[in-house]
Amino acid sequence: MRQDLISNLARTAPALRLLSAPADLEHYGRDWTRRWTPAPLAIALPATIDEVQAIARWASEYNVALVPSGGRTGLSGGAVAANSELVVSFERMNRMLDFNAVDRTLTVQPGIALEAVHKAAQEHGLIYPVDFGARGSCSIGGNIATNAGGIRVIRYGNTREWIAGLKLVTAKGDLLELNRGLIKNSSGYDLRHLVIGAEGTLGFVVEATLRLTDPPPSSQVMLFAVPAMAALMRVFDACRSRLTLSAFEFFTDRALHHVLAHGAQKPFAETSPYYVVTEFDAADQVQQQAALDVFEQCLKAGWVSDGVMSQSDAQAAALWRLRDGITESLAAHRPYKNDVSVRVSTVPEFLGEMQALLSREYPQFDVVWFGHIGDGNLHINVLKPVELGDADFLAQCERVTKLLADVLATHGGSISAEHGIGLVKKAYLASTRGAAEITLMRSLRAVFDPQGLMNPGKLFD
Ligand code: 2HG
Ligand code: ZN
Repeated sequence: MRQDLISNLARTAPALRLLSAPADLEHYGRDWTRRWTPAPLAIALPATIDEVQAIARWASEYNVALVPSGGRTGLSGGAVAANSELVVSFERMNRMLDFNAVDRTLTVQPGIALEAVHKAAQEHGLIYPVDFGARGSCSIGGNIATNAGGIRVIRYGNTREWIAGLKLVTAKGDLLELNRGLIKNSSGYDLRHLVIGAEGTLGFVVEATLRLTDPPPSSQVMLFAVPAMAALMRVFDACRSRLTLSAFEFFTDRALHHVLAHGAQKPFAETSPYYVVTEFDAADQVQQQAALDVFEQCLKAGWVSDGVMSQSDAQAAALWRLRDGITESLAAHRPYKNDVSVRVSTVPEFLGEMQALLSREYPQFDVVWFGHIGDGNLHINVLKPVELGDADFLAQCERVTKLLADVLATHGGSISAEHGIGLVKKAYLASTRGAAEITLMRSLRAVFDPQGLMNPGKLFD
């Protein structure tokens, strides 16, 4: 049966590259979650939009589920194929197609890495400002599927803000051209925005037109040691009111501990419970002096106990490594991840409640906090004790996530700020979206994909 299906697909699209060796099924069937055992039917690596359309038509005819696959750096199981799905990997559709200097847009295929987009924009004297640690391996298609955020959202917003147009292959195999790079387009439903963040459940993005912008003036990076949680948002206010920020990130001493164990350089002689990394425009002496003034002000008020400002690109990179390197430094500890958000105004109260909840519920675990606190986005990584079995660990973490979701619901927050719902958080979707809203989401999905073949089981069942 399996072989028949694959042979049939091969006949339908003779040039389509197909893989089915056990090592390939394993490699392409998982993402960074590592929680599910990969078990795809096979892997298709289309090179053209026509081939993606042929795959969709074949899938519809034979009722085969499809899972889109980019860099598989996702943290929510959105690209996991554990149920005989055909994985559609976009790794061969990874080219830049067009740069338009007047429109300031870059048109790319979905498999292109975020870092390659950064480089391409730079070659034209512009930037694509969405950025985060997985830049070298994540793909633009995956960024669109999760409306990825990252470290510069505070200044530039999420992926959504930078998508001028999308081409989408639907479950039926139709090709839709959504928004066509227009700035102004008041012509009804903007399906482009429905597709962004839909985790591949409404169709597969096969081409994206990205907006670019001017590079910011030259910047500097400051690292602060912050003695108390209550001071974090005070430091944020002080920085935001005097400086033009392009990032404001925080992490705890536990996060620093793991990054240092992974080879980063210790920034201060004394340890501190919290740290902030901030990047800001520092093109002239006025701006540089403003940064020093902010530091003085925070020091005097007791909101920071120490600080360091980068004097070179190498120093800026070393300071960034303390934040950017956290996820990688935790990976060996098999962390259970939460990625939550509240309105920025709610952050101080929310952080206090989270601290009480997590220290009460996880007394025996190493709990690592960090994230984009200036956007109201907190990452919580609970590390698995070596002696605890996977299932027990997961059960304990899921129990606490229910409590966390309740707290989020009281604040109108989100159970997934930027990683997506995927398989990991679908049980908690109702903490973030109302029942009527979820019913509408399901109905929309059914209109786009009546057979439920596009990345099924992700977002909701
Ligand atoms: C980050 O901000 C990423 O570094 C990953 O969103 C967060 O590993 C995580 O929990
Ligand atoms: Zn993040």
